[in-house]
Amino acid sequence: MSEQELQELEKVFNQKITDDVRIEPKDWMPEKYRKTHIRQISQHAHSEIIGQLPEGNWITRAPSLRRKVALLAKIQDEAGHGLYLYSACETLGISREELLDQLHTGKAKYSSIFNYPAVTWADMGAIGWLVDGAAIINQIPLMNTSYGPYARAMVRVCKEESFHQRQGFEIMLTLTEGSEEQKEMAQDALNRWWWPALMMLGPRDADSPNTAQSMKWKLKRKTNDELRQQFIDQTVPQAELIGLTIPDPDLKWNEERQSYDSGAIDWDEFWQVVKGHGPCNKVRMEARIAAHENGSWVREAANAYAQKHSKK
Ligand code: FAQ
Repeated sequence: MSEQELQELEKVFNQKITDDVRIEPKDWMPEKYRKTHIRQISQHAHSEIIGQLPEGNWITRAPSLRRKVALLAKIQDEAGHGLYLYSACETLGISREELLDQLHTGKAKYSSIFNYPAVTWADMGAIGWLVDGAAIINQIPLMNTSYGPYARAMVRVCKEESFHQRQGFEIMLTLTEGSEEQKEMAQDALNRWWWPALMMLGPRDADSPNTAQSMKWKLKRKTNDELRQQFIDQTVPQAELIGLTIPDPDLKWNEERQSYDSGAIDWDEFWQVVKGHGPCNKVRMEARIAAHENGSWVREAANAYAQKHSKK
C-alpha cells in the first residue's frame, strides 16, 4: 500500500472517531488501536473469568436457597461476560488459545481486585455492592466506546452487573439489620474491600500511561480518577443509608466541589498486587490453570465433532 493510500485510510478512520461512528472489525484501523483494544478487552475478559473464583468459594456455604440461587446466577453471568468479551476480542484477529495462553503465562493482566480473599459471607455482599458497583461505573461509559463489538457487549454486561450490585447491597442491608455480630461482619467486609475497590479503577491519571491515547480514540470515555470520584460520591451515601462507616478518616464532603475529598490510596499495595504479589495471585492462577487443563477433554471432543461434521 502506498503512503498516500495509508494516509487516506487514516483520515477516514480519524473522521469516524470524531463523528462517533463505530469502528467495526472489517474496517481499517491503526495497528496501535488494534493492539490497545486487544490488551484492554482481553484483560477485561480475564477479569470476568478469574472474578468468578472469590465468590465461587461461597456457593456451597450460602446461608439459604434464595441466596444460593442468586449467587450461582451471578457467577454464571460473569462467565458469560468473559465469553462475550473473548468473542469481541477475537474479531481483532487474535485466537482464543492465544488469549488464554497470555493469561496462563502471566503475560496478560487481570483485575487486581480478584487477588483478595473472600473470607466471610459478608464478603459476598461487599463484592456485589462495591466490586460490581465499581465495575458498572467503569463499564457504562464503555457502552459508547468506539469499537463496535466491545460497545455492544457492554450493553448486556451492564444490565447484568446492575442486578449483581443490587444483590450485594441487599446482602449488606440484611446483615446490618441483623444481630450485632452480623453488623460487625458487614463493617469488617467494607473495611477490607473499600480500598481495593478504589484501586480497581486503575492508577492515578498522572501514573496511567494508556489513558491519554485511549481517551483520544474514545476507547476510554472517562479517566481513572474521574471514575473513582464518581464511585466514591455514589457509594458514600449508600453506606450511610445502611449505617456503615467508610474506612477513611479523611473522607469529607467538599461543598465547593459538590464532591467528596478522600484519603490517600496505598499505591504501593496496588502495584504489588498487579505485579503478582497480592494475597491470592498464586491460588487464583493455579485454580484457573487447573480448570483449563481439566477441561481439555471438552475442547478435544468439540474439535473431533466439528471435524467429523466438516467432512460430511
Ligand atoms: N488491575 O494506563 P492504565 C468486573 C494496569 S470486571 C490490574 O490506567 P488502562 C466484573 C493496566 O492494565 C473488572 N492491572 O491502563 C466482575 C496497565 O498495564 P498494561 C475489570 C491494572 O487500560 C465483578 C497499567 O496498569 N474491568 O469486575 C489495573 O488505560 C465481580 C497502567 O494502567 C475492566 O477490565 C487493575 N485494577 O486502564 C467480575 C474494565 N488497573 O496493560 C466478577 C475495562 C490498571 O499496560 C465479580 N478496562 N492496570 O500492561 C478498563 O477500563 C481499563 O483497562 C482500566 C485500566 C481502567 C482497568
